[in-house]
Amino acid sequence: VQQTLTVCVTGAAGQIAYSFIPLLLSGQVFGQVKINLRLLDIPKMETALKGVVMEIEDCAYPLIGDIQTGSNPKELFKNCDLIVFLGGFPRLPGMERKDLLQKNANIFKEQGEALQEVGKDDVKCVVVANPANTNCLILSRYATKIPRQNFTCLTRLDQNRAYAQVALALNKPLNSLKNIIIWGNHSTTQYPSIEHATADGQSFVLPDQGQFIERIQKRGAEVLNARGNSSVFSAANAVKDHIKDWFNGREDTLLSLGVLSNGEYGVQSGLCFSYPIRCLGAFKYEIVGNLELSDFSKQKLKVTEEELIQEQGLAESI
Ligand code: NAX
Repeated sequence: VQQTLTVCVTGAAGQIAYSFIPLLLSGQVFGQVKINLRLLDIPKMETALKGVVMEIEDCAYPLIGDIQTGSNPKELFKNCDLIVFLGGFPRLPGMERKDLLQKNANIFKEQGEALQEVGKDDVKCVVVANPANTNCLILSRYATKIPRQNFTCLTRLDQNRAYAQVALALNKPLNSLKNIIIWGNHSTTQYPSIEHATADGQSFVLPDQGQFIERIQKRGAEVLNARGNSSVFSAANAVKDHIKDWFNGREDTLLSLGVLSNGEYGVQSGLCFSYPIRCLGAFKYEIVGNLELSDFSKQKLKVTEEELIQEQGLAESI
């Protein structure tokens, strides 16, 4: 195991970063590995970033190596082993989806170009900023020297939400559940599936599957409405789970990560699609491509794939 990792967090002055950085530096992601930290945000957040650095210092984490902050990805992406992309353009009132997609596509184009120029050939990427799947796809397009398997986007929050809701519905402990899968886009078209899931080793049905699916699809909005603010620590926790399992491997269950499709399940090749994934350790994984799907599931996959194709078209028109 490597003794030091260099990790960059973009959007580092934002909310999720504020919850994620403590998880990273207290050893909850990589264990007892020293972390060199790179914090990237836009120039107007420079002072706020300084405040984040002060708080990191004040935690006196034994695992912290050196820290660099700034707004230039070409400086901060150098020598990174892992980059967590939390930074993005927020949806402002009155802004259309198309505008949001294109604003973010521009950011991810620039960051992809920076990766191509200064990134390590084996850097690993986790895109969280929305639209996460399409941002991830754009990033990979501009950083062609990096293997396509190294680009992932976060659907682990959706997975965690789905496990929690199933556990509540069945009145079973969380660790009795396996193989609940999030398919497709991190959006309201995602398909949270229990088709291959088990509880205590047995397949199961839910009292109301339609309600379950809709609840997971709209859980982000449910939290937003109740809190008056989007999901933050549950998102940071999911980023931790995503990286930890990708890094260490997980044998007991399938996991959901958005990865670049090679056409598995008939999905258009090249889209960033959340699939059932087996994490093998040392940042290796395989897409599990041979599950039997019901007609219901096939139709759900089509809907979310179509949305991703549309997003890709809009992002490409920048
Ligand atoms: P915040 O608005 O608190 O933070 C975003 C930060 O990104 C800000 O500090 C901003 O200055 C910075 N930023 C903007 N443009 C940048 C650029 N070009 N380079 C570097 N930094 C830049 O948002 P937060 O609540 O932290 O959420 C971060 C992102 O995660 C959002 O895009 C959000 O939509 C997305 N989410 C994705 C989830 C997922 O499951 N995939 C769930 C949680 C979250 O909603």
